[in-house]
Amino acid sequence: MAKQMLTGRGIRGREYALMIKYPHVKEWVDRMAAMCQPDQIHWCDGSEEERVRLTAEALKAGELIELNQKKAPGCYLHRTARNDVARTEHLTYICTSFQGDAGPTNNWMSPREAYRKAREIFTGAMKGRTMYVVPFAMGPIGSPFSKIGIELTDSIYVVLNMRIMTRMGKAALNALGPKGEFTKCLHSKADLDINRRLILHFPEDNAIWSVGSGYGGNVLLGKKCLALRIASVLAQREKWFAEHMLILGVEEPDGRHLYVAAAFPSACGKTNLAMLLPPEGLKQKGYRIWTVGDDIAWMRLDTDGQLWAVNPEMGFFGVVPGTNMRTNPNAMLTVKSNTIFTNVALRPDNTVWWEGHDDPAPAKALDWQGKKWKPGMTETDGKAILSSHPNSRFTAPFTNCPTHSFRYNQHHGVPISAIIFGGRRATLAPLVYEAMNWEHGVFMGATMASERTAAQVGAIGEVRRDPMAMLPFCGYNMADYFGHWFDMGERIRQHPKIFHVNWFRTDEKGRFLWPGFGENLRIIEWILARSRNAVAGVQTPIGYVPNPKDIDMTGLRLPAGAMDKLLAVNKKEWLAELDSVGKFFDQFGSRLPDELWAQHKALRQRLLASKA
Ligand code: OXD
Ligand code: MN
Repeated sequence: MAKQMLTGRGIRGREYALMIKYPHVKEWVDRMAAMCQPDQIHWCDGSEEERVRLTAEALKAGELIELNQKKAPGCYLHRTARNDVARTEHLTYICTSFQGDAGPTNNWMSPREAYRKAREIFTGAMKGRTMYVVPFAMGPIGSPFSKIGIELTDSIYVVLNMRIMTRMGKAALNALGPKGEFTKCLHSKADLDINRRLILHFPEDNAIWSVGSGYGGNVLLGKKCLALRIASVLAQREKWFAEHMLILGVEEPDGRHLYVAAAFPSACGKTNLAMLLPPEGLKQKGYRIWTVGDDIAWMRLDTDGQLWAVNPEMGFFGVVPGTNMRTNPNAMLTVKSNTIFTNVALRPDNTVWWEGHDDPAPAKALDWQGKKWKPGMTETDGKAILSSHPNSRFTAPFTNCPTHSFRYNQHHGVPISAIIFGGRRATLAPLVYEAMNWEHGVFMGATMASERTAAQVGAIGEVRRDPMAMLPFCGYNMADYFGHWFDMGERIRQHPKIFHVNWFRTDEKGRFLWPGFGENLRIIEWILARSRNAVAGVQTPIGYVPNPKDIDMTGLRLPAGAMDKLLAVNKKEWLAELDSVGKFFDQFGSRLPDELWAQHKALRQRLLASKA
């Protein structure tokens, strides 16, 4: 088979030379091709000529629909299968020799069983198709952060998305060199059958196998699979952090640039925060925001004893519905050109539309499945039929964003002044509070919880614990992951302060108390002031909350009493929360770091000793 692949009709001279130069890659590609049996193999170089050619092929095959090139230059629409619209966590596995190494929060399969099951599905899955060899780098090429992966896929959609989301092509292969270590990523759409879908991670082999899906989070293997699940294992081994965090640069009125990293569960507004537009009051003071990343942060200790971070990605894979000029003007500007939309509605003029768009609903359109749609349509049970899937996405180049930081390619990244954890909680968590020290901050991250959103399959609204927003993305036992956070705390000499925010607290009538979006900068301003000890905090049993006078409210009026409600700490609710946290911790048994139980006990004592 290997010989056939070398002389097969898809192999050109230039590609042959590449394979000779990277024998270890060639050997692996041959083996995978022998199993998947593609008609041809194409080694991607990442060139513009290649993009044009592949786009034309995808249009011909119906994988992409060309949008109005006058109004949306370089933009295309893709529709996934109806049953393939979000990450399928129940089909996502960490495959380690010992189940304990995957831990109680991950699905586990032994590598032997996983390879056997997947091999059955992969065998012959690429017959009649092309296998694309996609070399890519996560992180600036040549930087100490950078990791190389190679994805084999039979989906042009994947290739074109990887081209946006990563540093893809020749440069990545060059960086790999003849013997370099790389993550072996194999993907096939196969028959898109949910019963034959598996997203498998093999940390011991530095490999990822994904089959039976075409949805981004399952198939753009550089993103969740490599940059979080596999990278988290590498990070523990090599003493750094691979986190589900945005990176935001704040240019203060005095010209100082400070950077924060923030973890929020999926679809809780990370992209909005990363692209934040300062509200008028703060803009006048001279604040500017720089976007470094909206989803993933890799952080390392530098020689100054501080944490420095890079965004390993090169693009945005953002949630579309609700995005408009009010909620996220920078995202709207970002998706004006060279963007691939997935599962949104198509208007008669070949432009896209979605729920929450600035334009009014079109009189008619094609919905995300390509069916005729008009406003007001309902299911038989009376539920509105949406034009766009709630988890519809845009894939757009990072540099499209008007606020993208010029430091995105900086080899050592940006220094992190504060770490922010956040959840979507209607009650309990104040708008913002600060941990008393690193250990307390780790406890705060480890006990994060949020209401489920459309980015995961499952019941929307249900509260689930999502430590550091890494529950679906930690590639090893989360107890050991918490231990890694404590271990790193001992290594860091200049600790960033740790905060928790909750933009989603509601009043008795279920109305949001805080306007969110750009106004969140007011809270970040307080966070940065606290980071350099410029303002005092108010001590509560759960940490420090702001003195309301220290939050700059220029240009923003909240209803009377709203700020008190936003910052309130309810003893009874918190004691109940601790019971729930205790149950969550119990599942880790003796592997859970003692420090977390110590923090749990100390918080209970502080609560019991407090008044109301
Ligand atoms: C994402 C997610 O797509 O977290 O970023 O689901
Ligand atoms: Mn994410």
